[in-house]
Amino acid sequence: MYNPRFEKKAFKKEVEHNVKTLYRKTIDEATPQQLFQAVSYAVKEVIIDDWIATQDQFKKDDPKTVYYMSMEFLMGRALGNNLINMTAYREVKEALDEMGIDLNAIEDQEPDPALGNGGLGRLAACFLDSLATLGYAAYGCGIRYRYGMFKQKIENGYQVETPDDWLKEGNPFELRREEYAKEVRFGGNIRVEYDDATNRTKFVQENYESVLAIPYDMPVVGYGNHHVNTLRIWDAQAITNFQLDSFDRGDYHKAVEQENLAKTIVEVLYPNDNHYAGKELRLKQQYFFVSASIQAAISKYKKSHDDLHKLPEKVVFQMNDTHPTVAVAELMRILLDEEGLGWNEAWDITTHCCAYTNHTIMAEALEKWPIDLFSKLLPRVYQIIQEIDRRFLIQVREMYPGNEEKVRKMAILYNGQVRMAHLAIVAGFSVNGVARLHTEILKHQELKDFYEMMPEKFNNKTNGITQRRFLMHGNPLLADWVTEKLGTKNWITDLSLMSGLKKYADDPKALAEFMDIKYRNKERLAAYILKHNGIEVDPRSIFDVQVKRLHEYKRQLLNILHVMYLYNQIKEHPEMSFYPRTFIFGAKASAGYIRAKEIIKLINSVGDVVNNDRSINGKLKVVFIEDYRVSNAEIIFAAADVSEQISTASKEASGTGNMKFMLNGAPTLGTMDGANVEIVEEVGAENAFIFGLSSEEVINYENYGGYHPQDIYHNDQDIHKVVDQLVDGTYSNGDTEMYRDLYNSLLTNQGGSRADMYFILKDFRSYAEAQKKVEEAYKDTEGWAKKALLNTACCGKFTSDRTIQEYVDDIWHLDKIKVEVETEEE
Ligand code: B1H
Repeated sequence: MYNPRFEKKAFKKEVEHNVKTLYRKTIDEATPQQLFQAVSYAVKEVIIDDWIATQDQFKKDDPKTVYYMSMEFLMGRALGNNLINMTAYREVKEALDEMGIDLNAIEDQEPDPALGNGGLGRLAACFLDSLATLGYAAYGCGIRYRYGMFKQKIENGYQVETPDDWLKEGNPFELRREEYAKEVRFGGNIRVEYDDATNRTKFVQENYESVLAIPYDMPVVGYGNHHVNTLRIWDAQAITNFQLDSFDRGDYHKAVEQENLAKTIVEVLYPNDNHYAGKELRLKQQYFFVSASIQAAISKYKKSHDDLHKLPEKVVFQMNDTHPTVAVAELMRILLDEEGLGWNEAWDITTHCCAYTNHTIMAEALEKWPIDLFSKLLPRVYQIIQEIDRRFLIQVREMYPGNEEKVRKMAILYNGQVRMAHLAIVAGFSVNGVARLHTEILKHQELKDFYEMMPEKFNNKTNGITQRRFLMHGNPLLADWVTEKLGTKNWITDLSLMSGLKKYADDPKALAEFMDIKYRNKERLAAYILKHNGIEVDPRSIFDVQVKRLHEYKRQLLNILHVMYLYNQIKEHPEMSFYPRTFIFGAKASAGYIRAKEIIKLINSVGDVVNNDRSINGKLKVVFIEDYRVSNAEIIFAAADVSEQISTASKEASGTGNMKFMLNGAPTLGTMDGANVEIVEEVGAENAFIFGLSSEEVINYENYGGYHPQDIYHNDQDIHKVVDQLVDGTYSNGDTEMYRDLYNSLLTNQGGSRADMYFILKDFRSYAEAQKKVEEAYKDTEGWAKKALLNTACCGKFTSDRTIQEYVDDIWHLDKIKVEVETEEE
């Protein structure tokens, strides 16, 4: 595809020019990092034109816009992705080659913008990609954390966290937009005034602290359509003295406090996945970006519209979990206090603008803020929530007269806490889960009362992923093969076309090609592992991969206990046939999550023992990939043979890694949880390896007090041995205490939590059997190739383009835009 905007000669000149003006250097003198900057600025130059054209188109068409409100955007590197989406990757690669610059090496100079923890943040990034690609007007709204997700080092088998100073070298793609700054106020008290002139009560916040929110805009480039949306992330800056209220002027102490507030508020991303920590600073972060984003959305709307009652025709706020839920009260506050609307009008607008996505049913992830803390930090917002709650409970009592149990269960304010999910459901017009099973559990278990009272709000939006990053960029060999086999590139924006690959499922030549690509990707990963871990792995072995955040419910412990079991088997029966396996892990544990860190240590310890045991002839290898993140994920998915999706059924809301593996041709070894259910439905049970308790069974056990892991421990000798090995020093140089906590967690009830609450021993046998089936299936080379290829062929449903189109059709009702640009390509 010829793209005049990336015409080689001009592009090279631009890069040279950038190196010169930015660094006073020639290409030969520039460091790789400087070359990255110079190339990125040259790319940004082209993006900016499309960005302007897109905004002009918005002005002309006045489309409805979605504001995707999220504490996390796990974008991953921008350069390669932008080039792919501008359909200029190949040309730029060639141009740089001619200059003696290796684009891959340049891409590796870019820090991963890691403003997210895991699935929830990465989903937000995939959604932005799809929104731009489908031509919808969208803003991502979030925080420009000074430090993103920590970098993980493994030292002596232990996780060590170091700060992610991602902005150190400067971010070439962002634009600081001081002129759109907004003030955000915290604390103080509310003075109630009666205004005779307007006959209205006024609520005036006084004695507050405030910060200035400064937006940084990052372009979000759609695929091949010149559409560039905006990710707007907010930085905080102190409001200088003279802007303080008059009675505060010259208050040095306050100035210093506000300086500190500004600095701390955006300092760091909380590294918790699926866990609520209840820290005041976290609530400050939430209100900070929500208030700034909503103010900005309202000012933008008012520039070209004069009737706020019609806001829902042009604006929708999608709340990515409960983290930005304070948005509903903030919108109410602005409409009531700043725009002077009455309660009913404001409520009508708010409840037609706000929608909520639930991403988890894990009890420890539910946000419930202590009223004390909340009302002190956000006094006016709290008053508004009280009024929302008061009015809502009147409705509950009308609908369920005399049923005070309902009132207690459904109240927003209860037991000294603000329940953010209840607020989001009451004020939102849509409540969605992220996979079919998850939504059913919400409707019939977790949010049953709300579903019964307002069933029309509930809907499902099964998650998806972008094939632009996770196939085109991450696996170019397979991407080219797919294009060749389908005879079209249209799968890049229409993943349903992948089903056209099904006809190759019995074509030996195509199968061989498919597996050859897999093999080459395994070689690439093996080289990465050798470089980073110093471990040699055989690309002919089965690459069995579990990469995701470390959490007990995701059951990395089940996986590693099974590795210990296999090792015992090999040692006890050296003659036994055994297909060589490489077990690959990648996972960050939240910094304060002790048990998760123990599991990381255990994985590394097992690796040390197994990898260095010459007597097993390299049949088993265990590799822990340090600092799992978007950039190395792309390489890992491409190389995987087996996708481990082994959460305790009912706990993983959806999962999205599962879809990335599928896209890259790795069958799922998993439980019937989250989106696994739909993956199996698409690919067929014969092309997946399913095991374990069902979600109903798990929920049943939970409702009736758990189960007795001791029975299994005492009756199954293999399991008994493996569990004992946690405390007999096998994997701890004789230290019997190192893994005592893990051992206890499996066998004994511990203050509040039940023994083996994630059913690891319960599912162990069934997991081991499924693993055995994997081995048998893999030995049948062609049979395996067929399974792998069918996974790629059947992944069409799991594109985020499909997910976004469903959000648009059912929730957002956005207008499609076609960006007109003068310099048409081709
Ligand atoms: C998911 C979170 C999450 N669900 C709290 N919930 C957080 C909760 O910092 N916090 O306080 C951070 C993250 N993350 C994940 O969302 C689910 O576990 C996955 O199953 C799902 O695929 C993903 C996207 O929907």
